[in-house]
Amino acid sequence: MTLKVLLANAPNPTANRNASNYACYPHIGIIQLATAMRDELGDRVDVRVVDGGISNTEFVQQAVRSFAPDLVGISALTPTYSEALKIAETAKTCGAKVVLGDDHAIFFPEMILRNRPQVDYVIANDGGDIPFVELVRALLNGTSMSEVSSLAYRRDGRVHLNPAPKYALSLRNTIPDLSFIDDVIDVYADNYRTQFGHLHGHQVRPVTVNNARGCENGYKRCTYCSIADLTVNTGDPRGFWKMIDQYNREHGINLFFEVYDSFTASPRYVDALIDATPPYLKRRIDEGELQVMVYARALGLTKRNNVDKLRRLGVTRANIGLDAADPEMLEAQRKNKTTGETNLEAIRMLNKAGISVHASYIAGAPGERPETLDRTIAGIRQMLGEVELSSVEFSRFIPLPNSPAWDLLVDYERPNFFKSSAEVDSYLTALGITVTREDREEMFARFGEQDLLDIDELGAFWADNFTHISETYALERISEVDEMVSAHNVRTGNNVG
Ligand code: B12
Ligand code: SF4
Repeated sequence: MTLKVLLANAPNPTANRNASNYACYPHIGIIQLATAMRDELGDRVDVRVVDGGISNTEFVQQAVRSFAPDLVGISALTPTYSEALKIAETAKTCGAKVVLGDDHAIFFPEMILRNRPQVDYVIANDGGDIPFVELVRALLNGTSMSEVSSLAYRRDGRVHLNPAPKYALSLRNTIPDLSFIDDVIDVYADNYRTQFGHLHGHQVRPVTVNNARGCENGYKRCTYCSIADLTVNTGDPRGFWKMIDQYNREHGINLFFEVYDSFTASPRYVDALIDATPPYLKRRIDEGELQVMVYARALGLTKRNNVDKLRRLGVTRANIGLDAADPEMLEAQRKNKTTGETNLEAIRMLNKAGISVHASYIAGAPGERPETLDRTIAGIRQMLGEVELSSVEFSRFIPLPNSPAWDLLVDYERPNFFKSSAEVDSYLTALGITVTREDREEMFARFGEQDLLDIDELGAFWADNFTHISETYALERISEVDEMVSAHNVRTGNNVG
């Protein structure tokens, strides 16, 4: 028996598609799952990969109808979950089983199964390859779901959730096979070039790669950070270079966006990557033929000669969450000793090393006031005058699940990122925010115990209750900054989270 499997990335609902970087890189997670499955199960599976990010929900639904798969796996983030459900509905109508994965599914596995009959399984692990292959094997062999790692499933009218071990990338990190998306690699490249082509001296072909996860701020995490797991988990440095070499030779990829949550999280890994660089790739890096792009924390960049190390690794673009230029807001965002000066210093160092910077800022952090926003905007103006930025993304604050903001909004009684409700109280009091018991009950009724969250409603409710500005005011100031940024010939964009 051959199992037909379609893996899809759910797109943003149309209104949210203005994030910069959107649709510029393939969703590497689902390609990794497709590769792991084909490597383990060979011709027992027939696999297709469809990215709603470069199409839309209807396109994915049509792909499901025409392929008629036995199993549809959908990647769902909080903002894309509504679309994931529509795709799941279509898959169910076509007689397929449906499994969800990725962050939103990881946060609410049991609730999703209780509320959504169109979903059969959820894999709640951000290391998805092993559990997914186990699920497909169980479906092929007709064996019990109780043995499938990290799986939420229904049995005898009840929802069960199997244990979710942490998988070390050093032991296994499948290199996603880009042949699964050969037909659309150019679409990402075209989108990327339209937005950022001018930053590179030659025609770039970008892709995301991921050989390490985690962040040095993980023990405290930024107020808005919704990433499932931030403990540092690094892969084999030789695997990183093998992937670069393979992608370049087989697919002409020459820009590698390593989506490690913070590239400066593990000094040992950075050194090991430098040591493991094969000389023939080092030469091509030095000649600018192979380029790398990373996320990094400003504070981390100012230490340990890290900027120079990035340059040696071929990094030509860095994405930094600067968040604010106001000290009170940086504190409220839990940026952990990062100051406006640290941010400026990091960018100066990157500029000197010839690394271009994508900077992101957020309007509407807890306790935001017109004056704090003024200071942040003045800081952005100063940056634009003093340093080179390739793009500036100024976004409104959206509280997402599994973030400290979610503790403030929903998980007040049992916070995950604050020590206790008392700590939440003193954090909010210091920001001049008062939340009554009735407010808390209303918030819980609206957003607690809900798997489908309306991003716009979350944004408006957040601004009204956790800041001293209205959402409309935040949006006005954002468009003011967008104009200022564009006037400097720098790209803009707005994101969520
Ligand atoms: C790179 C990145 C982007 C890039 C590239 C996106 C892309 N299409 O590839 C850009 C900048 C474009 C982007 C856009 C968005 N992103 Co983004 N992104 C990331 C980042 C940094 C890394 C993701 C990644 O590629 N990881 C590497 C791969 C290998 O891992 P993975 O995706 O986690 O996949 C593994 C598992 O999750 C699992 N898995 C994944 N999918 C599936 C599906 C099934 C069926 C199964 C079983 C398992 C499974 O198995 C995979 C292999 O182990 C994460 C942060 C993070 N650490 O997760 C944020 C993150 C995922 N993004 C986030 C958000 C909100 C978005 C946007 C919605 C923002 C916006 N409004 O536009 C969009 C949506 C884009 C889309 N749907 O395609 C949030 C999600 C939070 C949440 N609560 O859901 C995160 C966590 C960041 C944050 N704010 O905290 N993103
Ligand atoms: S938002 Fe970035 S810097 Fe902050 S905790 Fe998350 S990964 Fe780390």
